[in-house]
Amino acid sequence: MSVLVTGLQPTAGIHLGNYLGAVRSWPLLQQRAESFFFLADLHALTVPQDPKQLRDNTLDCVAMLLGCGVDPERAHIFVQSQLRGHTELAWFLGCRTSLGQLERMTQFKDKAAKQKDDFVGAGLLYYPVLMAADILLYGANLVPVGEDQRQHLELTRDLAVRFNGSYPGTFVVPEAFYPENCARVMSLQNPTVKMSKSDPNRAGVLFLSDSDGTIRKKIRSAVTDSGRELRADPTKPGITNLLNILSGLTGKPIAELERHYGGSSYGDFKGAVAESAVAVLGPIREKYFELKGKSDFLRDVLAEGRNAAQARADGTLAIVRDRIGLL
Ligand code: AQP
Repeated sequence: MSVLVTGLQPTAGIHLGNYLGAVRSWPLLQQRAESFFFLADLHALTVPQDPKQLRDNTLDCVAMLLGCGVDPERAHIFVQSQLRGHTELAWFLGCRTSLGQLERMTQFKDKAAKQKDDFVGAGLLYYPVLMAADILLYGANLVPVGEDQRQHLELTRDLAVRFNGSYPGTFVVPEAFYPENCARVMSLQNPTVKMSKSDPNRAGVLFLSDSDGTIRKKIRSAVTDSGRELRADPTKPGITNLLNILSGLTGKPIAELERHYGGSSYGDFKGAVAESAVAVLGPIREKYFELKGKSDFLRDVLAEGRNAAQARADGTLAIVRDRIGLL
């Protein structure tokens, strides 16, 4: 059976971009491969976090993942920091990673440029090495990623090949895998940047926990352009984003949506997008609120996931430690 690893940072609640770009495909993937889904709290620490919020968000994200259809009976769901092997393997890999390669990572350059007070933590630079460890630790051959993670996955593959060059057969070299129909969702308030948990402008981010009223309000006030033409076009990022969202929510191709809504006003079109979002997200939110209060159950889910992940991680680390000559 294939082995699949993927994670999500519990920096805030899960949003529509995370859902349409990643999480939506997880229930299907868990049926096709042994799946390790983890809450990437160590990655979250690359930028400052409020401790209470981080802890609360971590459990909250588990409830939301279950609400989205991730099944703890089929997949291993765990918290990254609860397995020491991630940081240990990251150190071994980091010793074989060139500084230049890390400095060239576009996400590092983008995130570093956004840091306040000119303080750029070394963790931000080291992040892709930790990501490589997340994957190689479990012998994953499949890694579903968004377009933004392509460069990091290439690094993971490079490191696995390099390591295997010295110690043949140690790591499985993973393949990137871009799940079908995964949309890249942009901010509703600034459609030239991606929808992001850390966006201070909350009106641009549609959280899966948002009420029907908030969903309608956020979509109705989404930034568009002053024209009237309803088509996907680089000069119309707002409308393009809404078409992408509607396509993601309904599974209908953009061209079909353009034909269908060609004669509609922007207002009517936004109304249709809002109603689709309400229809898809409503049941997810309901399940999430049902599970959110059951923290003992959620902790049990994580404990089971951790045990399964631990067994796999320990096996890999024992091999690596032996091969590199640790006593
Ligand atoms: N806007 C998006 N559109 C499509 N996919 C997206 N993903 C994230 N944002 C979008 C995908 O969601 C998965 C989990 O992402 P993550 O939690 O690891 O963090 P991220 O990519 O850094 O996403 P955020 O929400 O924007 O977090 P912050 O603000 O903390 O940086 C990934 O597969 C990602 O591609």
